[in-house]
Amino acid sequence: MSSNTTDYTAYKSYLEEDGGRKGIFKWILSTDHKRIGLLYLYAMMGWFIVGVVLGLLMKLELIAPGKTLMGPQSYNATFTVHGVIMIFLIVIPGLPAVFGNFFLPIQIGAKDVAFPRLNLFSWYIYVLGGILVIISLFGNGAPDTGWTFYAPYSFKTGTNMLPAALGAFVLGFSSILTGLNFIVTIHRMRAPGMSWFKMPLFIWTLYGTGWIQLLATPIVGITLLMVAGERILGIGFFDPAKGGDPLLYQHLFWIYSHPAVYIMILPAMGVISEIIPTFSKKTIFGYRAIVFSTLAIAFVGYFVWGHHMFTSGMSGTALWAFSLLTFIVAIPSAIKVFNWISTMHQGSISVEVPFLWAASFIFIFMIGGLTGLVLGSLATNVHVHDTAFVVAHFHFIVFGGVGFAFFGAMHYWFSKIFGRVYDKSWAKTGWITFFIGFVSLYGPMFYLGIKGMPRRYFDYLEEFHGPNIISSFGALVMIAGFVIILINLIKSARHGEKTTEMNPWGGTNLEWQVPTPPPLENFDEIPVIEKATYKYD
Ligand code: HEM
Ligand SMILES: [Cu+2]
Repeated sequence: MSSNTTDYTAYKSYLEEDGGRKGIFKWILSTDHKRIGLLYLYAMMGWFIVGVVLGLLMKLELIAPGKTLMGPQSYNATFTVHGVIMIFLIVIPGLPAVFGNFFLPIQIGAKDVAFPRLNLFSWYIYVLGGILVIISLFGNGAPDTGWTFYAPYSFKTGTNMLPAALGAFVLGFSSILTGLNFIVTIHRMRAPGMSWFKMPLFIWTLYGTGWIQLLATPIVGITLLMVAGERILGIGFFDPAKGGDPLLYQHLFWIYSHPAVYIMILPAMGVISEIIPTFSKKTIFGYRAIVFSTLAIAFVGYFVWGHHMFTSGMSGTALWAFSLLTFIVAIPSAIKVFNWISTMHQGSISVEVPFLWAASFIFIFMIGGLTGLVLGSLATNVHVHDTAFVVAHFHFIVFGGVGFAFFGAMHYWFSKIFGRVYDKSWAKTGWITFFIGFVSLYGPMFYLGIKGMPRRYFDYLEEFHGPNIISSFGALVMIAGFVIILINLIKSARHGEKTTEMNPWGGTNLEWQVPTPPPLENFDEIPVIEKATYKYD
């Protein structure tokens, strides 16, 4: 897609180039976007393991009725901290921070992001936010509000909710700064010839995400400050006894947190749009439709927050308007699924590991999306509200979506990042184990929810026992898959066979035209873009 005259006969990769620093300082003082991407990856891996352990503890508690492992208070704390870690530390920053940082500059033909030092600063804020969340575990009891910090309980509970909320607040800054950095980079630093409609689709999704981060995140920041004000000073924003309104909290919270779902899912869709054409050896079907659906999701996503509040008490008009808008925002997602499947249609598909993740993403995402419509319809929502159905739905979307895309991206770009290859048969074993575990873990929760099992309880009625056993074993299987994947990737990154192959999959974007692993500044000479990307004919 480009004419690239860079001479790479004698080059040092970004992994060898250490800026004259030693040990850990090569990393934590580096402003190279690629190293920063990996810094996020390593920090995230640590948090994710904590989050998964908490999830497993919940499933072990729920393996049988009655108390098996912990009592109600510990259970409340467990799902709260699990949720806070998974949402604010993993899936919101996840793909942009790791793969956006690593590949955004390369894919647009730039040497780095617009503000490299701000980029490193964002990582430090990210780590600080995580530490605050962990601090909330100590002292007078871990927070028990749920990750949504709903008022009035969040300013009444005696537990340590303040450090956790402060952690989320701090993490918001990291998110805003990364979004800002990406937007400026995309506007100002595209290589000559890379017009907007020649940009890779992953870049488009980072762009949409950047705007949501920039515009929506301040709202949750202010909201959490209001909760702090409520707790410390007793101001009365949300306290009915002082003329405040708990519903106000829910509105403010979801005005951010629904768009945040799209911060999570858009980059995941971007990754899938990269993987599908590469492994189908076909020009992507409907490039512009995918671009416009990305922008449409980023835009309409602001107007549907009320679907989280159908049972909270709103006017009839508000109810149906939010329901209608929720159905409208499903359309651009459906367009994307249609385009991915059309791209695969009559392609010459090679069933490599990244493709397996992408294809299973589409399957899981469709189930998540369709059950989202059940939640978006007023009548059915009332029935399944606050049941296990909701937990199943959002794990399909958030974990199935972001998680599967993340593993897909990891296997797609692995050799480019580390200059080594992973063991393909272990990677496939890991994938199938994970997939089977995932479906058996969350699948039964749809059924349980429809049958009336509420969420966020440490106990349940005898009649719910069967599906809960399947679900708990599913968790063990899925975690086994996760461990296989993780060990394979860690071992391969350290000892795997070395490779310098620039384009192992036959991809068409710029990252496949720089050496493996890339040099410090990606390009000796900025490439000139001539052709559109994703062209296979
Ligand atoms: C990316 C991965 C994951 C994300 C983003 C995630 C997110 C969440 C969130 C936000 C909650 C809501 C807590 C609440 O009700 O307030 C939750 C609950 C839960 N999660 Fe996860 N989770 C993930 C992985 C896991 C794993 C690996 C397991 C099990 C091994 C798990 C099991 C559960 C369970 C049992 C609940 C409690 C449901 C309830 O009773 O309310 N999750 N998760
Ligand atoms: Cu929503």
